Amino acid sequence: AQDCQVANINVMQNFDKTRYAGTWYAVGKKDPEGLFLLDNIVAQINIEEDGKMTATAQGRVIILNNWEMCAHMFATFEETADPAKFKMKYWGAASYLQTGNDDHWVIDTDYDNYAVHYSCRLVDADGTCLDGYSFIFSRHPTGLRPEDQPVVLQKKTDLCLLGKYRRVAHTGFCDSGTSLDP
Ligand code: DAO
Repeated sequence: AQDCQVANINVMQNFDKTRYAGTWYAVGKKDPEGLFLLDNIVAQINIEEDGKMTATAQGRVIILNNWEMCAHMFATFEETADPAKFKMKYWGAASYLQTGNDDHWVIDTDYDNYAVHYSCRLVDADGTCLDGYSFIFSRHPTGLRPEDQPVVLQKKTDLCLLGKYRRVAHTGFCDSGTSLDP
């Protein structure tokens, strides 16, 4: 899968959404055009009683004219024939935040430490991705464990996105409430 064809991208085999549930810290991100979530991005994946996957997420955004805030987002996931490929509908807690319908593909995960996510929004006429984004998630806000870094590097390469990621900082910007209190 190094021909950069979206249709040929390998996703996680035997994906288990139950093990994917829980908190994921974005530690790396390849941005789409018109990026939205900047940093302090944390996703909480839930499995509802009916078995459906949902998520809440937060992240620092800048909207309108340089208004910086912490965006609170919600997402529902529709399953497809491939258990690692979802259709994600998302919206914000506030009406002026982004809404959308994106693919959510789990490329690789060990469930306990790292996950590589991919979403192509626009497939070009030649079958490559013209506009997409990808998150590198970690269970640890401090980043990836050294032993997971080569695995993730290989997946970035497979996605034809090597060198296109930036580090996602966690500074506590979206930690609610009492963080400024003594
Ligand atoms: O930040 O530019 C961007 C694209 C991301 C938009 C989707 C954010 C809301 C949903 C997050 C769910 C967990 C992955």
